[in-house]
Amino acid sequence: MSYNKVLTIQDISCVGQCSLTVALPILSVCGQETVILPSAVLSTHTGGFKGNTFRDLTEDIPSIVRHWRNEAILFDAIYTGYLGSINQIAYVSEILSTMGKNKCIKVVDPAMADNGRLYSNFDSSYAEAMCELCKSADIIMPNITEACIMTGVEYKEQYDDDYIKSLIKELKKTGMKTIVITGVSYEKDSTGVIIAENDEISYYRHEKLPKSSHGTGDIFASAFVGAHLYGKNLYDSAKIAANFVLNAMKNTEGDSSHWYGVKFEPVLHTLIDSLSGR
Ligand code: PXL
Repeated sequence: MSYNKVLTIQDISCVGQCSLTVALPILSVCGQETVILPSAVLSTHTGGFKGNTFRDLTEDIPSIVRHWRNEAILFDAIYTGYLGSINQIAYVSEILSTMGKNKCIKVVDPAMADNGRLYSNFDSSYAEAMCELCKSADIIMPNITEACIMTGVEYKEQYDDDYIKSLIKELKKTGMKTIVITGVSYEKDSTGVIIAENDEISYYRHEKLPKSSHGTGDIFASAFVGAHLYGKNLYDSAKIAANFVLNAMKNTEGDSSHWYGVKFEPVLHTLIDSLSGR
């Protein structure tokens, strides 16, 4: 196992099992030192609760980063998710280019859209700025909606392998490097993850559950980053992360009071088991 200092930049949704409240425990069980930079604090996530509070922490970023610089703190990996504002993207871009150690792995989850639409806080200029940020990453982790928004390709609910290949081609044309796309489903009962690394495309297919759940993109991304930093290759990291999300979803199935997220905590041990090959 490799022990790394990873910085993750995302919001704190106090209630809702997404972003930092899932990244921190998941990266920790993957054995990684996890440093956080909260992009914003919300009372809940924006996916179904009404009237959430939102405190943008953009103004705090320069002084936090200045302090880290004075302390000569640098990171082995930087992983970003849901950000608070378009202005913040410029700061995050600077962090990506200046706060990494020599071989720093930079991972950007655009975390701005799903099901064909941008999340409620974002507009097309935010999407353009996020697209620029993705170009500076080593690994990007968009879903199909985000990949479409960043390339101008039409969003489709039903598609084939050629459609996905052309999405990857368009993303690569813009200069994006390794691309991991979640939620790629060619048939009713299965879904999976595409990993496009150099000129190779691989696909990890797995069972598709009838209902999608909030926060699973963040749980996947955190488990993927954690498994990769632990030492797994990209395909195995995608497999481990997807299986973990499935376990968490199965653990939540049938509990309608838990509509806002998945109960991943009781199955964290399955993530540890799969990291150690059990
Ligand atoms: O899970 C992505 C996410 C993260 N953070 C906040 C969100 C969402 C999705 O809705 O609202 C605040």
